[in-house]
Amino acid sequence: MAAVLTRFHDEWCARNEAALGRGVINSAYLTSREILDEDERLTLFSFIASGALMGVVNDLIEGPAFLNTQLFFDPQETEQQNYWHRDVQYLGVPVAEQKRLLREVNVIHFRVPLVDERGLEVVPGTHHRWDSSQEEDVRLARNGCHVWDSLPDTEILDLNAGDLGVFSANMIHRGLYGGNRMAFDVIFCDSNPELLTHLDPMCLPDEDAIADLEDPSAFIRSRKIAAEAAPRRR
Ligand SMILES: O=C(O)CCC(=O)C(=O)O
Repeated sequence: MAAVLTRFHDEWCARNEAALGRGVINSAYLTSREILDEDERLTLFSFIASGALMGVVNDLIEGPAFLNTQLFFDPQETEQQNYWHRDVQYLGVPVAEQKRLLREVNVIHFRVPLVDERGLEVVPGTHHRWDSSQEEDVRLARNGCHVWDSLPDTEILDLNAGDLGVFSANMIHRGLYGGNRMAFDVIFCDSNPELLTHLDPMCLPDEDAIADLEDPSAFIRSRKIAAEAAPRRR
């Protein structure tokens, strides 16, 4: 799988020089046909639908659906600062709605680093509670704080190549740059049409590919929800 991810990354970087220059730290939609061919996609689908990975996913989410894949790497500019955030803050919904999502939905990253890394820092437990005033000031750069200021009671994920790191997108987290990280994230969520509006159906395996997968249940749920949503989107 590493060879497929590396080829994707090299090609993605060649096509996205401008974005890299603007400081992006991740690519996404790896399983679409944009860059990878069918065999390469199947390599990723087989990993995502493996019994080993899905066993962990099923332990954490009841009836999980596949949402997306991402690669996280270091910014080009070595001085670039990181930023504490919760993914829900970018949905453009009011804080009350963000708090509801925090209580009610799961969006979880399953991270497999290609190289040993300490590339992610989290504030444990924050997927179950809202920010302290200090956390909120830092996360939103208020009251003289920066989004990269240190926070108390954090934990850095210390991962070796091939490990599996798991974190909720709802928690307060930030990337840690400078260690030459290259991490493959597979993101699963509840089978909730509201969450799957962010799914690109082009990233899903077709029926033939699904037939060969060990545990395609998350892909099947996403395909069903995407198919039900398609008429409404037209
Ligand atoms: O690894 C990172 O840079 C942080 C991950 C992240 O920002 C995210 O999943 O939203």
